[in-house]
Amino acid sequence: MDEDFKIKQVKGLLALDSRGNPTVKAIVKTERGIGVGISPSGASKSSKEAVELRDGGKKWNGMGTSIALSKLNEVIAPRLVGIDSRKQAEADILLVALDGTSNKSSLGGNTTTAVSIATSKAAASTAGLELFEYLGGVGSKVLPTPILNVINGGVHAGNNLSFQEHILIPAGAGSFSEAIRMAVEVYKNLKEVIKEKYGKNSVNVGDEGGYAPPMNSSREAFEAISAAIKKAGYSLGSEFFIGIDPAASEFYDKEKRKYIVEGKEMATADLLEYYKELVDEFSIIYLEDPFDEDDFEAFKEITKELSKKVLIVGDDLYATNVTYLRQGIEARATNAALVKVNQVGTVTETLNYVRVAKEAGMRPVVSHRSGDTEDPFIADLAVAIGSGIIKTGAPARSERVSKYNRLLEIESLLGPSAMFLGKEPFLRSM
Ligand code: 2PG
Ligand code: MG
Repeated sequence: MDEDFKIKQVKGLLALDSRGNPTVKAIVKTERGIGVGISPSGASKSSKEAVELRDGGKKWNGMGTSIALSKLNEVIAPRLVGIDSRKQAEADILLVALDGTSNKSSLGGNTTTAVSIATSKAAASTAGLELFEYLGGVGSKVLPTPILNVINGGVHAGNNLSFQEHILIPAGAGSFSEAIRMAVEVYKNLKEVIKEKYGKNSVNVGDEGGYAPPMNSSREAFEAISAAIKKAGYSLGSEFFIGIDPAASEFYDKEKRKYIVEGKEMATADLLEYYKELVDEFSIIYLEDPFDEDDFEAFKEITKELSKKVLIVGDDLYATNVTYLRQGIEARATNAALVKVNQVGTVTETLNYVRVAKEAGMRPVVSHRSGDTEDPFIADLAVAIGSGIIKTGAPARSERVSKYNRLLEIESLLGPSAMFLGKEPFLRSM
């Protein structure tokens, strides 16, 4: 029986992400099971993230992953063969040791992420368990409330919006599938609203499947989303709420110590005021990375002021790394922590980060990357850890929809025992 779980083969293959960049796909086989993991890739990356190994040079515009793949096939594979695939921590510690750096720059975070995910899937498949059950156990029954980036800006779109993500939150739904239906209805109405005001050239989509219209301020984006919610027959503040991921490091001028927002220079205090106005005007309950990734003080300030009504989420601030998370816990910088496996590079380190966040009363929010793939791993991860919230883009483009489709499948597998918490995860820490 134990023999069945032993890793027999590990193989790395080239794959493309949703932006057409090469990435790393890993296949892990046991006697009776198989697991496939594919690394996603961010655009608005934190400086604290695990480093992606890229070839450089002319081919693939420097983005090639052939060095990463040869490390996978030649360095990692021979060492993983023979290990029990259920020993996720043992396998991941081996990856960390083989890499030997603090930021995975030797093997590449893209290499380790794919291998680590594939190992967990191989074990689940050998055990004949669904991945979410294998990772989380019998108590894994909470379907996350989806938060959908329906208007793209920042580095994810070719428009003038400074804020990266304008997020639709169907928190008033009674189930996951109802939340998706309601969100799709609003997404379709949003297309009409945008077309009417900005013309038909304005409904093309950005990296995460949200529209990327030629708007100049986030207020315009939230007004359009509010109109779409109304047009679909719902109301903002009861069935729907709004979230923002400004990804503020992207528009922070470190030298001037100013944020360049919508053509204006803003000091930290001005930006805080702007957020507070938006929160009141548009029923905002989710705010990720409102300030620069190194400014724990500013995060602390906004959390002190808004944490009763808004989830303040650290993404680039923490980079799924317990070292920075502990700094945030100490400073009371946020009441939630974003979770992206490839920011740290292994499943074990991710689960450890989730545990530390939960113990400190912070809500873990599972997230995709702007360059993503058909791998739905994060859907299972969200249910396994009971995150209560998942951020995985608009209900369009297959790399986004693959996660929603897997969650619909999990909802059906769980049947009447599936739980959906709606707005609750935004209100309470854990
Ligand atoms: C973010 C992410 C995902 P990226 O900032 O939260 O939406 O973007 O993957 O480009 O870092
Ligand atoms: Mg973010």
